[in-house]
Amino acid sequence: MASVFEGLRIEAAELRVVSLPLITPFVVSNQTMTDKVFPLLILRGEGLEGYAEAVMDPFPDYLEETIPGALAFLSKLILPQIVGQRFASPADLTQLMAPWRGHRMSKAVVELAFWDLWCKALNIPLKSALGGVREAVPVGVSIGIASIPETLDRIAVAQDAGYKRTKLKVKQGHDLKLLEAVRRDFPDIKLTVDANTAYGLVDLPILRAMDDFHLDYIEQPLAVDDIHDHAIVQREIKTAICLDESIRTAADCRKALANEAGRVINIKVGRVGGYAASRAIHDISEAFGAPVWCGGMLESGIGRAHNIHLASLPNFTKPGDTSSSSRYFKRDIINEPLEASDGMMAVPQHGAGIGVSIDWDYLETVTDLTERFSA
Ligand code: OSB
Ligand code: MG
Repeated sequence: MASVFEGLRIEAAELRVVSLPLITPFVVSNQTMTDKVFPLLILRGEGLEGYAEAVMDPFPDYLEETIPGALAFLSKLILPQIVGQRFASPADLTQLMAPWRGHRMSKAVVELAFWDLWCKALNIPLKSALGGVREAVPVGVSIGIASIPETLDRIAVAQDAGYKRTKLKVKQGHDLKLLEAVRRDFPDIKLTVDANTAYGLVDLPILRAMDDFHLDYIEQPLAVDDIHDHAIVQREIKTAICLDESIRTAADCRKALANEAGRVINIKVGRVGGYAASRAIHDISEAFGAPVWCGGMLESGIGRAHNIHLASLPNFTKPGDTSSSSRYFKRDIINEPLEASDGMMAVPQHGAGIGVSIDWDYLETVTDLTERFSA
């Protein structure tokens, strides 16, 4: 094996589109997901494999990126450019992709698969390369929009399992009544809401009324690109605003916190384009005294493993969204179980890198499309 100091050559790549049925359809303010469909990237080099999954949806519902767009970007532009090349570190790959606008979720899948491969070549856990400090990370659940009785049942199940925070999806007409019912039955649980951009300044009375429910934070009440109006709302309410969709870069994070548009940051490695950006956002938030937590996109075990390693960094002090894989899927595409115990998710450590392995037989049965690239 060549010394990694000479860099690591990407000898081949495999890009799949995988479709995993969800046990329970996931409903948020502007979409319903019945299957988790995602691009899975496998990079090969030095007899090793690096894995990552991308978080864009088939259609541009959460943010602008789509799976068809990602396939074009990756298979026409990026993968032909990197297969056969040697990279001294993940930063070189980040730099190579930097001139292209947007496509952060696509860039992230390439950067992350290389981080995994790189750590395997170095024979270290991903957590160590990223600067993680925890053996296990606190996690909560994200509960999609459902009837009030159904929501109460789901909260009870999550409480019994020991999850450390409950996040409820809200939208106009599914907010204050829901919170009243939840607080009646669960007066003391750590509770948050996520609007996925559903509200506007006209909804200020609703957002103000949410102050009565001692929420830990209100996630992304307003539009994706609206740091300005989030700052107006944050001045008007006591509850902290947490930004998700609005933060795509370290500069977005600096501007949002400097303008007091929120006090908590959700980091999703896919949304921000990879670990370099995630770490920068983590550090900037820490400098502003703003805690961060690791968001989720209903990932399979591959994305879930990446999220857990990232969440082991020091400023991830609030519970993240990486709950047990078995809450989402009857069967996952990895061999190792990723199950929380008492609201804690252990950092996976089956071998180096992300610490989980692929169940190739099952993966084959849930793969819709495969493209291969070799030097
Ligand atoms: O806003 O965090 C979000 C799922 C899909 C799109 C957006 C979001 C979510 C979640 C799910 O909240 C979190 C998870 O359980 O992975
Ligand atoms: Mg969110």
